[in-house]
Amino acid sequence: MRILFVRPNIGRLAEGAYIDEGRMEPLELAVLASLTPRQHDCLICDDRVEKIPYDEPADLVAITVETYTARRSYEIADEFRARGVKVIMGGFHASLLPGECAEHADSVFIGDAESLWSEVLDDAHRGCLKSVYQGTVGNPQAGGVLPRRELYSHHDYLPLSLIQFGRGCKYACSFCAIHAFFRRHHCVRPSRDVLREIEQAENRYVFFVDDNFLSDRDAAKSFLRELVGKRVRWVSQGSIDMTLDTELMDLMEASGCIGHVIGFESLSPENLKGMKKAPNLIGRGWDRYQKACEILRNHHLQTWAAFTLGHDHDTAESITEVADFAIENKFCVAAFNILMPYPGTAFYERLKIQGRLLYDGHWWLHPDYRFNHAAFRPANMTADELTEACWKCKQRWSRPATIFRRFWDVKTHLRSPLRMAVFFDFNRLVAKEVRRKQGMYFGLKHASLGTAQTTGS
Ligand code: B12
Ligand code: SF4
Repeated sequence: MRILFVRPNIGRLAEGAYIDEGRMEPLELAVLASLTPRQHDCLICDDRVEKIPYDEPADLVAITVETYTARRSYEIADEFRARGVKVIMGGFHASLLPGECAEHADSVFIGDAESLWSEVLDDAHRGCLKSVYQGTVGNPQAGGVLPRRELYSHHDYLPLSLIQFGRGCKYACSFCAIHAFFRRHHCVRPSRDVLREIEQAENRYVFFVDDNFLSDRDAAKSFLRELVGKRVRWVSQGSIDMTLDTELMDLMEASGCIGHVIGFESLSPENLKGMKKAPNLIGRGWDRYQKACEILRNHHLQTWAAFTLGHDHDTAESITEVADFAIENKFCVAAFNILMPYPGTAFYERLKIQGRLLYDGHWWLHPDYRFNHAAFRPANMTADELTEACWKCKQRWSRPATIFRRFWDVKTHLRSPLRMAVFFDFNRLVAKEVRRKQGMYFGLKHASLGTAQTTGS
């Protein structure tokens, strides 16, 4: 069979195609291709940069669906199915809302592909694809599977290899799609497999795309001990309770860690309790993260702080304070994200019961919903006020004077030429992308844009 793996784009700008300049390798496509027995031909298509080859022969189209790309995924699937090509969908959104995806696909795959993908292909080959497959969750790339990176060699991605050390997270934050999908399950790959993959990727710069790299601290430590001396420079995502473990922090520094995306979420302990963000509350008394930030800086880590704004104790003023806090702490990058009700999360269900969801409760499909706009009624302001407050934080963050002020930190950004480059390259990139994406519609077909484009970007 000839199988086409597709990663859909989010949407389209009013003035034309949206091409994500900070795009990274589509790891899930290379992993899916590597799980595919070699008798099948694999092609990948990244809708962020290339046209969808609707009229080229394909026996099966496999689309990876996230909530933000659901609308676009359905457009792509409908086009293929109109041509008689079978479509299967998988990924986070497909796993959390299989019923919705089933309206646009011949088959929906729930969970991680590893355990069942070859069975799906056998069924497809015999012409008896089932409507639903229930895979398991966890054991990423079991058996030492190495992603087929040669498939994305013709694309221009950031010079960073995406690699999984583990998947899932032991925490249960109420707004988090990771918890909805993994249900506190967390598993890591054997260190030797990950080290082999680093060699295969032939790149000193690695992004471990774990949801919480430090969810299993013992496993992380044992891997990092083996990574020391390999001359790798790496970033990942982790919860702030990492700073409670001195040995772990020392190992991160020694093994080449440059920094992490860390979910600070909020400066209000009431908000943190409400969202069940346990890692931000355990270990030491509430000091507004001061000790944790000091430890991160002492290990020369460049922090990418992520905030979710619009919790029930937030006000327009408290959101401004979040931006003050991020600037004072000289973070490398900060994401002032509007809190989003992801389907399948406890937060989504609570808002639904309280009648606070906007866009008919399906913001990801609604033709009027626009990227980075509030999709629910916050407790202490209007949805528009929340959208505006977050947008102001983003604008302030990226002003030249603010960037310069943040840059001036000998312990982190000024510590080495690599860190200086990371600071400037990513601040430039993030500022540009945030501006371009703000208010973008989802999908390519949109009446208000006056176009009904049916091919890719
Ligand atoms: C790295 C990453 C990014 C990178 C980009 C990566 C890239 N390639 O461009 C950055 C940081 C830029 C990013 C951006 C965003 N991301 Co992101 N990202 C991730 C992360 C951490 C890893 C992705 C990855 O490579 N995983 C490894 C692959 C192998 O795993 P996988 O994709 O889950 O695929 C497996 C299964 O899902 C399944 N599967 C997947 N697709 C298919 C298809 C078929 C047919 C089948 C059978 C199976 C299958 O099998 C695969 C193998 O097991 C994930 C979380 C995660 N654990 O995956 C979040 C995640 C996907 N991101 C998320 C979000 C929300 C975003 C943003 C919207 C954030 C924002 N507000 O701007 C943006 C925009 C995303 C976009 N689509 O444009 C959410 C999506 C939630 C949801 N309900 O859809 C996730 C789950 C994180 C979270 N905490 O909730 N992201
Ligand atoms: S710690 Fe992070 S990844 Fe884990 S459940 Fe909370 S928000 Fe999700």
